[in-house]
Amino acid sequence: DLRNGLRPLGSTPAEFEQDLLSNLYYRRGTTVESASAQDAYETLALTVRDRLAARRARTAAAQYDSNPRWVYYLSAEYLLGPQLDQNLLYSGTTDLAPAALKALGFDPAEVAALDVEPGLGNGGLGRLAACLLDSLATMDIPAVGYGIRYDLGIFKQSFENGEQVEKPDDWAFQGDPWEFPAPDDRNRVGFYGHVGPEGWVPGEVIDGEPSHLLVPGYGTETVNFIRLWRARATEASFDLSRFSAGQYAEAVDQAVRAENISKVLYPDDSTESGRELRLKQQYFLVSCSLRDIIRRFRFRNHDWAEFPAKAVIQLNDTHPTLAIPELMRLLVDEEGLDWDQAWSIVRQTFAYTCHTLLPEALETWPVAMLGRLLPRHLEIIYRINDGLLGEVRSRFPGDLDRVRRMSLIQEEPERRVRMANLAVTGTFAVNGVAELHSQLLTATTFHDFATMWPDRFRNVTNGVSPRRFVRLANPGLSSLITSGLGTDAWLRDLSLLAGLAPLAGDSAFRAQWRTEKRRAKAALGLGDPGALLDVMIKRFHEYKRQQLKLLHIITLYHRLKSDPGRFGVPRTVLFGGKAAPAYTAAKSIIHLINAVAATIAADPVTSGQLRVVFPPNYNVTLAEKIIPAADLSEQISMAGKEASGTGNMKLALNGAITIGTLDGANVEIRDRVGGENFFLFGLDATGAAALRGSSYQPRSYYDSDPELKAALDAVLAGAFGGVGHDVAQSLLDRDEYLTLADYRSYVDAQDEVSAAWQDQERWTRMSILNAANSGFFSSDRTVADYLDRIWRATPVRP
Ligand code: 26V
Repeated sequence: DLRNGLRPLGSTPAEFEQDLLSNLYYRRGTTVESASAQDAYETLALTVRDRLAARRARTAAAQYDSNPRWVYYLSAEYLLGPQLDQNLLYSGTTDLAPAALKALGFDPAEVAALDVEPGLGNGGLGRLAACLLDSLATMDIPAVGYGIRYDLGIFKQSFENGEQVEKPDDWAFQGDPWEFPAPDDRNRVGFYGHVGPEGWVPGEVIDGEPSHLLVPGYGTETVNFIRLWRARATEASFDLSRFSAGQYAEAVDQAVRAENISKVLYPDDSTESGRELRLKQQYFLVSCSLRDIIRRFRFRNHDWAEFPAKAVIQLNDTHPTLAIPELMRLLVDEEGLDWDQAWSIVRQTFAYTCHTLLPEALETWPVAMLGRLLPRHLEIIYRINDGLLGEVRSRFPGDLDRVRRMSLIQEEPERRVRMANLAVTGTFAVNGVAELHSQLLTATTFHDFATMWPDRFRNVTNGVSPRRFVRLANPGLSSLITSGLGTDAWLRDLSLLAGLAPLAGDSAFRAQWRTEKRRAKAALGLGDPGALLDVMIKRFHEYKRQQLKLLHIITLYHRLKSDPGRFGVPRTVLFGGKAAPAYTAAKSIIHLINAVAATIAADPVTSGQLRVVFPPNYNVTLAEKIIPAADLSEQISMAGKEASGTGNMKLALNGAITIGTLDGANVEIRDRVGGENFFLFGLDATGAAALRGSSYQPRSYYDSDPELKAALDAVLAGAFGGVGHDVAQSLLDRDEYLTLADYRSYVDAQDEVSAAWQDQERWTRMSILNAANSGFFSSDRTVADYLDRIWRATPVRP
């Protein structure tokens, strides 16, 4: 640390260039003359990382001195996005770096293009984790994120004949220069075995090897970190005698099996062994992370009763819920605390965030599998369940049905452990991720628990990092905002965006705003920057209703063909997103979108009026290019299904206007930007639930709406290369997410969108007001809410 005489790193161009050069020679081991672009990239990363590491040292010293309450975030996913641009910005070297590269003869653009995004997450849940860590560091809160260092991240998506094809994402193939591996800091993890008089005797052990990624705060000295665990075979697992006997595969079999634990994000769970692998991943994360948290606690503290004052552990969905029985095991079996003392500590330490409303997304594990893999944990879960059910019986005598519903164990059709019930039982706070979501959780999913423990339930509405999703993604608009507000303080206090509202009435400012939007569209490479860019970017899932957008596109196409003169507003519709590899219905929707896009592109009548584009492999890198260019944000899930959404916030902050249902955080966005600046359509959550509860007849909508009928008939008749029959048929037969019920209202709202677009001054006013009134959706505000309602931690400034 600096108190020990660490040499400060310079901030002049000459000093940066000098550091770049010495890193190229001494750490990369090459010379300017022989360096490849990859050498230059790795060297640049090291040079930038060093500057963050110096701040990390100062942060660590301050945090150690103050022995604060730490926020520990446990998450199976982190969707961090590209690191280079962020770390340049956060280290104040955005201008220095390209200049120094050029001075040494490298091409900065070629070097920057080598930055690979670590795709260690699926979608919203993983990206939220990244935004929260960004905000925690920016707000100087002592925090550590724990996760898994998957060798293969979210698959790479490509299209073959319009169908999604998945390829492995070997993101760290070239090594990851942002990472600090710590192979000397391994933790041993047990699996299988039995529980004897001496306690749990695991039948198999593996090592967890950590590495760190630095998480810098913006506009402050603080640098926190993420600790990612990677599975390593223990030394003993290599079978030398088999190897010597020529049995090469068998010799490494145990080692390979051990290291498979951190091989892939979300292993295919269509087989029993795939499901067990996922459970192993969860326990691996939990076991390594808790040992680390306890080790850190012991640096400065001795009395277990102090633990909750020094650590709050947030469970990001149920994936890390085994931390509850694991901490019980450590406290009772290894530390010798009695059960009640241990349970009190556990209950004061953990908090749980729920991210869904879909019943099928609530995790359960077969009792048989859990008992085989983690026999002691199953015993502990049973004992927690005894306590829980005892409390239920004494509060609600004779209510057997309630006992059955609340039990940690589901009995039928197979005995399974309900992880969400365990998470609610073992925590002091449970939160949903938007107002509506939190209300629905206490009214439906967790109704029984909310009746028994009303104080446990809270809301913390999601947010997004304005640094990544405005400043880095949209530098042009960011400069305009800064000049409009006369300050860049909005980057750390997004409520200041409200100061843009008066500028919506200033025609010169509106013209500049439009210029930035068009510039972003041109940068995306979309032909006509005058066309309305209509964007639907998110994972593919039937509840999100990409199929509804598709029916609208087909309707526009039909209108265009029947009366090309009447059409009016040129549109480009852009889709981005991946479907889970085993999710057939979602993959069919992707196929149909590509088929419709091809048919429309090949039809001369549509030229310049209607385009559908679907760039493959939507990820954070691509999101940062699309979001600034978007005019219209599609947030069209069936009401009551989308927990929050965060893309909706990113798009509104960049001036896109939302067309959406009253679902998730859309409700709060509309409250803030105003109903006149939001295109609302469709059933609300109550109406949707009521219609689903009655005998919903999708065909009645088809029969009574000629445009809807024409759209579905076209698909059924094979008008789009014969693709999509299954999609149309499923809408007519079941339509689980009420697509047909909402179709007319949606198409009418889209007609209002087109009318609004024709008045560009009005549209720009709406766009500016969307950004101006979305300051609430900063993840800094989300973290402030977590601090106030759950974490109760305070800043430590280096
Ligand atoms: C999980 C599964 C598991 C198998 C069945 C299909 C299915 C569908 C959805 C999920 C949800 C996983 C959790 C998740 O990513 N939730 C997202 O969290 C975001 C951050 O809070 C939130 O904005 C999104 O609305 C929510 O979908």
